[in-house]
Amino acid sequence: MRLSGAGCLSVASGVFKPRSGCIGSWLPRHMYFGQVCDAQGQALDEALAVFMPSPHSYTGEDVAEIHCHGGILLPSLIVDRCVELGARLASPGEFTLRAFLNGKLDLAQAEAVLGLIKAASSGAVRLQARGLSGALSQRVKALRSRLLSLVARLEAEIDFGEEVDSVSASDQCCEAEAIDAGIAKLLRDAHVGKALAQGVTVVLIGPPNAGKSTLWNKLLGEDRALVTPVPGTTRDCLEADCTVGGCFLHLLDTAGLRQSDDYVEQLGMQRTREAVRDADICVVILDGSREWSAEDEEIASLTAASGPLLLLNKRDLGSAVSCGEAAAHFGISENCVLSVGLLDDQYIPLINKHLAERARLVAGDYGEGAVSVNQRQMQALTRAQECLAQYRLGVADGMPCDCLLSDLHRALAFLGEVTGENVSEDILDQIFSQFCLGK
Ligand SMILES: Nc1nc2c(ncn2[C@@H]2O[C@H](COP(=O)(O)OP(=O)(O)OP(=O)(O)O)[C@@H](O)[C@H]2O)c(=O)[nH]1
Ligand SMILES: [Mg+2]
Repeated sequence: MRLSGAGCLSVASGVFKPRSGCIGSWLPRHMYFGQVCDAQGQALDEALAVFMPSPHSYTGEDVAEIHCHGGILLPSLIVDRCVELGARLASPGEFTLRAFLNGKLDLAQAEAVLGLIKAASSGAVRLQARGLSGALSQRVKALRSRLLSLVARLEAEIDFGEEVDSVSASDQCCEAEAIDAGIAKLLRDAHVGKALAQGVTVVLIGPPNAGKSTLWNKLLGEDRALVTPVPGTTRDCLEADCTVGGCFLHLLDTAGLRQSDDYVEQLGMQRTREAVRDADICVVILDGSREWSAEDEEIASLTAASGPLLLLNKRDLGSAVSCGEAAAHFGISENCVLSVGLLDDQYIPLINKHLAERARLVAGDYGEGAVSVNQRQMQALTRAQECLAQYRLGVADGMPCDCLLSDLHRALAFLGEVTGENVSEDILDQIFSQFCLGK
């Protein structure tokens, strides 16, 4: 139970009685053992308590914490007693909001706290922990300070004219370009971050009846998708997470692609095409015992750009197409084609190995640079890039310095939105309302 703000010690002293060692006032950051008591002085629990005076606490204010047993009724009795003694309930995210307002965390770090709480994979936890220790903040602040010094030089030129060395147009553009490249790199690392946190997106695609759902089930280790000999069994995209060779994957089974007049099947196939567009990795599954067909042609052209992993399935029924021929059709190297029989588990380790290798390439092998960038931050960074592009166009057109400066000031403001130097109360409300109580 955490109390923050002036007066927290008097509330804590009213509810918690240290057994010994605390005469007069509590020593800072000293853990006391004692009893939590009700208004009549009756013990409610045995607990530990600690006092952390400002500014060396999570919120930067005086903070007292009582470490009692958990449960439902007991903590609520203790909270009630604290409220009787003058405390009030914190609103969602209020401790972290106070920490932000008191300069203990910047906004990107505060959002990493939210990210940590919501993290659904161990990759996401590690990534958000990096964000909490300032991975995103430091990079954005470095770019912002570079931009600030460009602004300062241009402003000096306007204010003092010939007394200062002027910044040549090409120097200005070079600097803006370098800052833009820094933002672009951050956004690329954010993509890696997303792959680590939400899983590398792997889409299984192929004609009906090729064995996509069979593979999906095998990779998940359970019979979740319907598998039947009827072509067109899967009509929707099925999504699930799994770990393959230590890589966290977001795995999609899709509706098979073929010519069809069936309205529902067409809708399903539309989803398949959309899934391919958003995929990090495409795995094409064909029935290798069948001759090459027009359907296969469409799949080849749809996935060509992604350089798919190609599985020629049903090898127990014979091979109508060789790996070399199939590779040529897809424009990929022959070692990206595997001849498999998915009814037999012996091929699964080989498929896993190929999948994990590709997933590691996408996720940069848990690269040091990976950062978590949420949608709000992504938008601010993209807008900053747009302003820099505008600025460079202006320089090329020979626009006057003061007009150019407004683009740079806007870029600065957008970078400031990420770390919170430049953020409205509405945005703060919106961010912190997503936190749960007590954070
Ligand atoms: N002989 C043989 N049959 C297989 C193999 N792999 C899958 N099958 C069978 O092929 C049929 C179709 O498999 P599914 O996994 O449902 O195929 P799908 O690609 O999901 O098909 P749709 O959902 O219709 O697009 C099922 O009867 C499977 O048991 C294999 O390696 N050999
Ligand atoms: Mg299926």
